[in-house]
Amino acid sequence: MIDPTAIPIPRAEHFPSSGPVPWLDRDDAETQIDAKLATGEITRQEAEWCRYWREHGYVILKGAFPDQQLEQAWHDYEAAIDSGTVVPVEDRGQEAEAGLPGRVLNPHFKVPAIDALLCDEHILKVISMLLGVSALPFQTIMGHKGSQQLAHSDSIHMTTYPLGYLAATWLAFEDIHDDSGPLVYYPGSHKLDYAFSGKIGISVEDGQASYVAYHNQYEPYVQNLIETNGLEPTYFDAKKGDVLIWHANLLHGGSPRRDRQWSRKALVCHYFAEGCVCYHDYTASMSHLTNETSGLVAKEDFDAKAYLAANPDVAQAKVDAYKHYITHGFDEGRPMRP
Ligand SMILES: O=C(O)CCC(=O)C(=O)O
Repeated sequence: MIDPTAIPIPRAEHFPSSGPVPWLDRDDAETQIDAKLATGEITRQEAEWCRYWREHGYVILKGAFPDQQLEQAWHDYEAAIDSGTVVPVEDRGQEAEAGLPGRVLNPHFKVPAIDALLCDEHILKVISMLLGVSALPFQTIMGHKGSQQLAHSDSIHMTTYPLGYLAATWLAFEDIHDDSGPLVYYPGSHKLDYAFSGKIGISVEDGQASYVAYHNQYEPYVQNLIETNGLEPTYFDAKKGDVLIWHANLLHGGSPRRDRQWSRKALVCHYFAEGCVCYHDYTASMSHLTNETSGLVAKEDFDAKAYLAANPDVAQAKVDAYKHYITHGFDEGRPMRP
């Protein structure tokens, strides 16, 4: 492991190029999957997901959440918008169309039912298996309609050292209509080299100033990658409750909304693996999950008993104390001990 405080600027080119590479990205992954299956460490279904992930860079879990849980979470989310507890981003004057507001970043901080979706044990288990390390919830984005984001890899935004220890989920709150701008992704694109700001010629100053260089340099670079590698788009034909989990380097985005009347209710969750350095390559900044630079207490120094004693509501909720601390408690300035 490296000392993140010794990295002058958190951009990919300043980190040493070393592993360990996530186990499913290694050359011997097939052998390792077979071995884990043989010893019963993973089930047949899990082995299938591992193989699919390795080959295509994503897996789909059909009907991962029951309708009732989704309806409750959506209800609470809309109630939070109505009460002003969460505020959708301004949408260049389009928010009035069909009554569909813009997206909300990190609604799980304010809406417990969304937090429960982010911290769902089954999803965490599957992602932890795919990454080979325990997954930690990091960030959520929720929205009523298609994002129309051009194709990108999450790694330009949210990056890990060593590389590849990030995954994201896309959860449908309704059956997704073809014309609503479904999530689009490019199977196999996770095997391409990671395209970072430095490689594309985006300066630290430009990345920190605005997203102009992202749109003018990064997005065309990715379009060119798609064309030169002959990558074909696939559209997530999701039914309510389906979840797609994607690899840190899978190219994906929001396809064009062909009919703006259609909503596209969805939640995106991002996860990092425990123990890696987490940073944002484009904005050259450290993430909150990087203990040494953010002021967060490292897991080995964290006193769960004291934290729970100081925060009885957390104790009562019977959630993992450290996970609560890094995803909520730190930002909320919670006491570490009574
Ligand atoms: O939901 C979408 O349309 C795209 C989401 C996405 O690209 C992301 O959150 O990284």
